[in-house]
Amino acid sequence: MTQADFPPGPGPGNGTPSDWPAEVDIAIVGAGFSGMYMLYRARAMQMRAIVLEAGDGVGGTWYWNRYPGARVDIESLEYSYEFSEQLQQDWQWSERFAPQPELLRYANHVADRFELRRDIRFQCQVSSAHWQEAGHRWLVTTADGRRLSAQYLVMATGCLSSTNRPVIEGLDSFAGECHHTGRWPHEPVSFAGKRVGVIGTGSSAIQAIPVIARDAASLTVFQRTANYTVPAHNRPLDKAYEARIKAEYPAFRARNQQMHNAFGSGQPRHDQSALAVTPEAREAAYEARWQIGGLGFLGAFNDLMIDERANATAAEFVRNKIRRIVKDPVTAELLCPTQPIGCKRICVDSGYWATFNEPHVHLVDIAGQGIERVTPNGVVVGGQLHPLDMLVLATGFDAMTGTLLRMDIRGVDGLPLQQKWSAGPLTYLGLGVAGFPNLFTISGPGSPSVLTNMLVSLQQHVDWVADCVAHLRAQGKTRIEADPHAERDWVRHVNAVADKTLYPGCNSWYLGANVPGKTRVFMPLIGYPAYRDTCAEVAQGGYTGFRLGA
Ligand code: NA7
Repeated sequence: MTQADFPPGPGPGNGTPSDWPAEVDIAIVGAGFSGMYMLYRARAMQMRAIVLEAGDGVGGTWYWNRYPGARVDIESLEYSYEFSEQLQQDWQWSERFAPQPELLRYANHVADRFELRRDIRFQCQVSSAHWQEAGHRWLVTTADGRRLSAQYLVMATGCLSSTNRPVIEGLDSFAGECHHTGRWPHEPVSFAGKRVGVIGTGSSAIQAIPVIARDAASLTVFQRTANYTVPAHNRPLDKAYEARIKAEYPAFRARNQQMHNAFGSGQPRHDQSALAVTPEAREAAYEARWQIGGLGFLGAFNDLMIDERANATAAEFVRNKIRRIVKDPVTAELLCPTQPIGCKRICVDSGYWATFNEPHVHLVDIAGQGIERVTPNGVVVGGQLHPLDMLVLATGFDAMTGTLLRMDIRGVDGLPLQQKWSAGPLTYLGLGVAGFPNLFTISGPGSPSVLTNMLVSLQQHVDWVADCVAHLRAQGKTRIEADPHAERDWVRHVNAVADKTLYPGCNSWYLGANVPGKTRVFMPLIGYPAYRDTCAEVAQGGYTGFRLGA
């Protein structure tokens, strides 16, 4: 598809604040990469569409996550839209892994280039959406009391958009600056001369810690679970490589579509068991991938996520790296993770382990005990106060379901989504929910989403939704709802696939285990290409597993 394929659609209005449509064909919640592309597709279908965005800019994840060191862990040439050949030819990435400011510039460029802003309402937080059987429409209400009626409601709300603020006694009493990585201030934050504490050692912390350490007077890292990270070996984007990819971009995209996680065709998974080779060959395979850097490390062998013994070899390889890099043996051992590698999403870093060799960087192990409390002056662990001027909460997100469940979404007969999902999310294909007609979830639980290159899987979702709506219109239908049996079978399928792997074996956010009280269910589906084919078959079969009505 090219830009020329999609002439500007009618849109609901001219984008002035007073321009609030009472009725649209499609309401899209979120102006991240999913919401922007959904708007683009809806317009091309001549639908009256509107995007409701809580922030005051586009970019979603990259709008909110402005913490120091934030960058994508998928290569830039892959983590980008493929719907417009002209766009992907024109845009120039500067680095192998794009930093957050560049990703945000890219999002803004797309919004400008396709004139999306006129149909986006910023600072517009959706508080509720209630299904109205009469008329087959959603009544959407915003936090500031505006209402609109939409035939279709697309939740493009992102998988990691509701922050997980830790419940720690006294946290609000802290006298210094306190920032969550997922809600980082838009103004510059200075660490110079400050005693900074970071709570958490997930991907956000692992990216931020080396950068904060450069300026801070001291840095204290509070670690509950040690984590695996592989080097990014980030660098300026190789111009010759960029030219090669751009010379055959569609073919490159097509190859990535065939990959298990929808990325990395340049470094495919090696189709051999880690246990089928000699220890020397295994070590060499890990070392080769370590030197390349990035998430491709886990593709060194084909059984790292399904066989504990195979996984243990990769885990030990990384632990040995830590032991070699971190000079103090006690700190090194504390930094060595014990869970299977990849069970929590592995991180991609730039100098994380070596940062702990700096004399002003301290690691505080809080495993098993947690943080006792926060006082105005610092953080108390095991009775000892660690004095701090600034606190960084790198404590992650209420992933995949958090944002949807914080809204008051009610389906047929007023059933709240919170009630429907009280024992974990139930969806069909991660796209539809029985009892919630005409509602689509982009990258919803039950779809590969966070286990893929999100830019690939969200475009696949948006395309599927757009085609589905086009089909309904062509058939004169006004209502589509997932069949409860299809939904039940799908959830069983998602779990059955996960149970054959090592993924459910640790306290990851994939399982909701990071949020106190959240039901523990493995939420994403493992395996992108098979999923994409299933979605295509469902569509070709006239939307099997969905009930269509007029
Ligand atoms: P993550 O990966 O969920 O990491 C959050 C970190 O915060 C992790 O180390 C947690 O420890 C820790 N945490 C969470 N709550 C607490 C409390 N109450 N006390 C102490 N420590 C806590 O979030 P990120 O933002 O780093 O990354 C999310 C994704 O974004 C990442 O996977 C990439 O896909 C991009 P735990 O491991 O739960 O013991």
